[in-house]
Amino acid sequence: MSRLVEINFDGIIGPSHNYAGLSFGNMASSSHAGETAYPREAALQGIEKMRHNLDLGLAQGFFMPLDRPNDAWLKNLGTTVGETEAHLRAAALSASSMWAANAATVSPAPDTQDSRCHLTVANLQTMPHRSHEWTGTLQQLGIAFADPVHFAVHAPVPQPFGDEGAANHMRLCARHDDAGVEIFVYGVSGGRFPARQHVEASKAVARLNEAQSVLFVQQSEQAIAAGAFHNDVVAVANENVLFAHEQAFEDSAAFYQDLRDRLPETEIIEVPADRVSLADAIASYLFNAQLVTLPDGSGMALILPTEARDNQPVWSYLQDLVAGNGPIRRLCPVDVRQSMANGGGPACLRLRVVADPATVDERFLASAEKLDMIADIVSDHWPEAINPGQLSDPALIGSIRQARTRLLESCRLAELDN
Ligand code: SUG
Repeated sequence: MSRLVEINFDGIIGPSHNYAGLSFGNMASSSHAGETAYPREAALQGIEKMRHNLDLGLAQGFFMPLDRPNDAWLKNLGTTVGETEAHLRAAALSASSMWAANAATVSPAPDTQDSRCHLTVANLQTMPHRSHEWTGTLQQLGIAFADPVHFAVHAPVPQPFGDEGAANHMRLCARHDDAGVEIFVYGVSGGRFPARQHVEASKAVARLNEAQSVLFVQQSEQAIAAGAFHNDVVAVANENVLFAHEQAFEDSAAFYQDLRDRLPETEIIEVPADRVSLADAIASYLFNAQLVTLPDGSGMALILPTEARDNQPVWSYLQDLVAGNGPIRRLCPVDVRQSMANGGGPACLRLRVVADPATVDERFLASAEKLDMIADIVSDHWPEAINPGQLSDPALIGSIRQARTRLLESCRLAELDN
């Protein structure tokens, strides 16, 4: 018997994690450019988050870091990691696949025409350092979700239509295993910053995924211009609840009306700008929380970055929220500061897949023991610190590759080492 649950697959933070300031329009990435990063600590923070969610009784999976530097990409550019310019070297070495919310857009089986779970890999074409993730991601998703009875994994939509994956996709439904309304949020303009999700890409993904009930909603220009480079920086949904900032969408009233028409049980929690400004929402990553349904029946919880707790207006709003009689009952701050400094909060680090865990390749599913084993490998092999100035060091590059290989071997995924 099939048991559909939400599984959160977190990207294990790779050994090359660094702050190269590669993402224009992402305030954290720009403001931490050039600082020393701590890959070991970063990966352990990510593992701790997974452990926390496992302890809440949630289903948890993970993806392996991609092979970095990406020599094949550099070869197509006619160069090598040793010879190339600093910005291309940093792009080839980026650990950005940790942000699994950008890996693909997922339409679970109850939503699709052929009743399979569809995943379309994102092309991430707007940012050079992310534009070459898709090959490794496609390979990995093809293994994790290889069962053709339950899954279909699609190659990315072609360029020039930018697709950033599930970070711009929300699903509203009565329960995870019911048919849902899928919301594809796209940008048209972001003032001085790029709109990374294009409407043509959103529509293509909806078609490829065979999603049956869809809404296309424009992200507000104001939000992108303020640094919300993905919708999941200003909104998050879970089952029948939409939690969003007042300035997240270009035309919220029309969107909310359409949503309520499709799903009358929708509950919208809109955070007013006079309680939490757009700037505070973006600095604290309040909305980059994982909004989850607790399996013990006690309601929903927000798995938030500790930055949300440390922001006075945000924390005061959240205290009032959980004190009320709404669906969100619990706040769980988690420390993912290493990822946050590159603009990736708890929700960025995970890809949600509603599926029966028994249909997923077991090597990608987490248990407490496996997380312990992964943490040991990270502690033994991940570089302690990386400054972007060191990225040309052959010894560092060797240790980055070696660290990933050890992880793949331990997780019986050496076939990803090609
Ligand atoms: O694409 N940062 C990522 C953060 C992605 C966050 N994901 C979601 N919101 N779902 C990005 O901007 C910074 C890398 C650097 O500067 O070294 C970076 O790629």
